[in-house]
Amino acid sequence: MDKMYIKDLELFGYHGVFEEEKRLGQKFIISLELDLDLKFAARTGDLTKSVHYGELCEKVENEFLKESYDLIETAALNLADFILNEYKIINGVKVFLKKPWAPVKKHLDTVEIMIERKRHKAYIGLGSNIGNKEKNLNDAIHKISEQKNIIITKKSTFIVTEPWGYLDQEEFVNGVVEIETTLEPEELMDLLLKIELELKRERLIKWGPRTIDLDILMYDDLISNDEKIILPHPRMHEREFVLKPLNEIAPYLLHPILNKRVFTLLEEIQK
Ligand code: PH2
Ligand code: MG
Ligand code: MG
Repeated sequence: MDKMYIKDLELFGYHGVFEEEKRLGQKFIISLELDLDLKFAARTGDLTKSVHYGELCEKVENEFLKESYDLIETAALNLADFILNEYKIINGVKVFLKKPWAPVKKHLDTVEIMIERKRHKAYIGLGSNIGNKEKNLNDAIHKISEQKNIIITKKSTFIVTEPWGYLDQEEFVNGVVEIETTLEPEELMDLLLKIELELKRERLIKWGPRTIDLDILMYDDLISNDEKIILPHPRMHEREFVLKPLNEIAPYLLHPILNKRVFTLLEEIQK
């Protein structure tokens, strides 16, 4: 993977926990590590296929001065999000932020933090079996699409399915969307839970009726055993109501544990 580095860009800014830091300001030093494919620009000399670093530095300065934050962590995260939003050809960024004059009553050279953000691809399964089910799915998709760190890149058709697991309930409407996001899995999960609540989701019976269920099916090819977020979704390969719509938008997606593609998993449960 090609990289572009910007080293030690010096800016005067107003971030800090103390009132004096916000009032008087101080020196900050920013370094950036950008992941992007530079080969096309290198071959053709076409600047529009790369990043104009002078312009990037100007934009970074503008963004850095727009608001004053207590923490350099927040200032760095905000810059990382800004850069990925502004430059679609950048696939990932590390922002290094130093405060050489940090108000500490000890001698130290600098304090520095690093925040990394990347573009990720994820698949979200949607299901509803209470009320206007199609509208619930569309409302959820609309709310997801309004998030500033998420773009919906593909959407399956919706299908009507028999309840699975807990049978004494109405039929479901199910669908899957593909998203591109700079959020980490936990942030994405928290966001989906928040949207479920906004759409009046109540958790009464396991696998029971719900206005909306939003599950992360896959996140890149990440395997996670974290109890809060198990990835890929542990039952996705057993469920036609997941695999059918997923097969519509990502038949060649590879399940990283079973090492099989979605179309194969679907064929296997339809046998
Ligand atoms: N979700 C469940 C349990 N059972 N059955 C269908 N058909 N569709 C679902 O989305 C569904 C289910 C738990 O998430
Ligand atoms: Mg579910
Ligand atoms: Mg769920």
